[in-house]
Amino acid sequence: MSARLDERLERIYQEVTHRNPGESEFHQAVHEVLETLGPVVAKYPELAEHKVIQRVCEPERQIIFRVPWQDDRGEIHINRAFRVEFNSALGPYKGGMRFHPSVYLGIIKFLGFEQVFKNGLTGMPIGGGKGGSDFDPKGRSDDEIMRFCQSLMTELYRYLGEYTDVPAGDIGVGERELGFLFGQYKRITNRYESGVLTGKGLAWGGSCARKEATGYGTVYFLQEMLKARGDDLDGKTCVISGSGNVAIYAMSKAMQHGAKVIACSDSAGIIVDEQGLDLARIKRIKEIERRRISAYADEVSSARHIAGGNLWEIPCDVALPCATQNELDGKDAKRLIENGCIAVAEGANMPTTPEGVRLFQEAKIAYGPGKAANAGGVATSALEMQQNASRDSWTFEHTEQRLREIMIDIHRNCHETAEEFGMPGDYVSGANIAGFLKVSKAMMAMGVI
Ligand code: NDP
Ligand code: 2IT
Repeated sequence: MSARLDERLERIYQEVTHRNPGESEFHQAVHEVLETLGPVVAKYPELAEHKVIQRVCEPERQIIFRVPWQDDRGEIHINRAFRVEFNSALGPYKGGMRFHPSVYLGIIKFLGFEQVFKNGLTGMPIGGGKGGSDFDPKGRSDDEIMRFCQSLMTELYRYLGEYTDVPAGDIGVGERELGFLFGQYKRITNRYESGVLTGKGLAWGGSCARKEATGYGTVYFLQEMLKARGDDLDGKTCVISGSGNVAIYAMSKAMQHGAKVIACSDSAGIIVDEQGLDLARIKRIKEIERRRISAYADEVSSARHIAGGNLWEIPCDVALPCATQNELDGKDAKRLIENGCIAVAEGANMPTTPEGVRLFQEAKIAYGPGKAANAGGVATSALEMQQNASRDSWTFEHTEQRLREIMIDIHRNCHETAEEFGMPGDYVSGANIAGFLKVSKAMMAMGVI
């Protein structure tokens, strides 16, 4: 791990690793937060007395269950699914579901832990949770996806509710999967409870701008970081990892603001076109045809596909990691800095390794950590819940405007908190401390629970 912890926080960290063996991503996420809390425990000794940090590191509830389903040939498969209900001090558990073969408890716990602080930063009444399964949706038919989602919800429904726990999408889970999940919830409970899931389709209770929100929000956060340095996005070259929901809408908003996006990726490789990528083509290939990103280079003569290529070796002004955890390491950070990169905003959760974060901070580039920079997705989920609760639906313009205001507020809060605690420009400390203070105040007020 990177920075050292003070003695008291080190003891807490050791206890977390001991109690949660083998969960390396969860350990990493906890360490990254504890590294920044030294000044907070010094300023507020009552936090130690009430063991708030120890409590925040222990999920309120962890659910693990079997998901049996049949493929199109009739063969039976057994997957494992998780829902970690991490913290409900600020509101119902809120966070996405991830379907990816790499999913295990350690990944869901790291995501749930991050979600607690992120959701605190949004200023909305939402607690933190996360779920998912080791199910691999790649190559599966719509019918297979439906049967899997129905089987998963047949167990999960008993833990959910608009005032209890409200899932949404994440890797491998978008509107199609949420439709199957919502349908099964409605069928089992005999309740049209719109607020039980977010990221729904516009025809059945979804919010305008939710699909776009995470990527758009990441670019709003990026713009605020650049503005704080007297700069903007216009004319900047940009590389964006991934080509899924977050990457596509980060690309879209970056382009709207005059950036030239020259490269993106999927888990098989990267595509590069120095003349700038064509967003409409990427959306068709990924959202409608559900093909690999290599298909883009087959269609566009100026673009090249590099199988297994490293996106972070492409020279750029701005890098937006929007794929997955630990996708950008120390070596990549060094290369980006050497190539003149001035800003990094994380659309993904924990995409940069601790070594990479340290290098970005030492180089004093504008670095926005995921729990602040990608909070626009869950913030707009909270706006969806608000619309559902009032049986209302807002226009795209109004919802996007709210999202923009929320991202500007999150940036301001992180910026000011970093200054207040003597670390100007350090958005990692700003985000962790501001998110932690919000949650811990609520926990203290509610007593020992
Ligand atoms: P999608 O499933 O839509 O897209 C994921 C993209 O990342 C794909 O291009 C995928 O490539 C790539 N990817 C996923 N896993 C890996 C891996 N292990 N190695 C390399 N590439 C990988 O997911 P989202 O866009 O929704 O999520 C992307 C990131 O953003 C995640 O970190 C998620 O937690 C985070 N996030 C998402 C939010 C949301 O609202 N959806 C909100 C906040 C954060 P391939 O197709 O080849 O697997
Ligand atoms: O990581 C995240 O914030 C998400 N996947 C979105 C969660 C949500 O509830 O909208």
